Amino acid sequence: MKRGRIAEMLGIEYPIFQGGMAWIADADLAAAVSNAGGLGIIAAGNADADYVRGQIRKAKELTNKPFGLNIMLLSPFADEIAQIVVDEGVQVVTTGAGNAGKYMSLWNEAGVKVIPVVPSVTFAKMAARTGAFAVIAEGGESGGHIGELATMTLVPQVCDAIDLPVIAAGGIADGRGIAAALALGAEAVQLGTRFLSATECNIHENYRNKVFKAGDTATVVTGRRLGHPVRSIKNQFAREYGKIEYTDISDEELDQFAAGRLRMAVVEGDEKNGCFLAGQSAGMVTKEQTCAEIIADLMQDADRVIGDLKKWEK
Ligand code: TUI
Repeated sequence: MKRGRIAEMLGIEYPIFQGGMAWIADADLAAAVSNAGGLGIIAAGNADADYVRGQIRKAKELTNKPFGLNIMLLSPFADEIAQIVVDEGVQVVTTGAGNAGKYMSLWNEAGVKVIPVVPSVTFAKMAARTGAFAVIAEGGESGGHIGELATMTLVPQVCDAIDLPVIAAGGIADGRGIAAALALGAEAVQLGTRFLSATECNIHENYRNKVFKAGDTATVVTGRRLGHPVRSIKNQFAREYGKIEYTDISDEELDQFAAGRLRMAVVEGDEKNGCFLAGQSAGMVTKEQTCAEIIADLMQDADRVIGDLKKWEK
């Protein structure tokens, strides 16, 4: 498979990004993905500025390859972290859960390549207008905070609407998904859930096992009432949240009910009370592999699928 212009422009070997998963995507995972030829991405999530600076510095020690930082725009520390990007010379920033507009001139002037995650054509156009380098079009099959559209419909509409490279995300976990994304017009892919299986991914073993055990309908979306729909693996917490979401509970109480649940899943492995974010592709993720094995597998599988598709011509 040709690595394409995105990989070339970013100085990576393969057009594979690792999703910026809050609480999960740390320097160890990002460096392992970058060392394997993909683009590793550290997630800032809701972490404070010192933690994020520390992870960036750690990643620089673990890899000489390019890596990125994902900024979750709802974070109370987003402003400080936006400046850290510049101070630490981070080459690539991806953003999620909001509009990155207010940081675009700061980052562009510093030569940072900004790649917002967009859930719709409207946000893709906004990103293009404000000077994004590319966009990640993320469909609702993905884990965590999601938009309304599915990858199958979002990616081609974003590709038609803007002139920037498009990276597809949401529901992609193997070579078939990569081939499909390329068919839809994307030039690269971002995978989150598949990297939960990585040896270098520092999550509690209960989290990894939940992903391995998940089937096609293992996930559910909650949080629509507060305007932040989130996909996670069905468990007691998701069921309870889903039940109280549409009672007369106040917004504050609902927020309070969900607070700290991702940490409970990632760090404590609390199967009942934690929030185990994962995409619909969890049903396709069945075994632990190193990041190098995952990326080699993905590329080999994509090559095979694309080769098979070429037989269509005959
Ligand atoms: O950001 C993600 N995935 C995430 S963030 C996260 S932490 C969190 N936890 C609870 C509630 C909210 C966040 C866990 N997973 N993916 C990228 C993504 N961005 N998906 C959708 C969007 C998005 C949504 C709305 C991007 C822009 C947007 O704009 C809305 C606005 O009004 O600005």
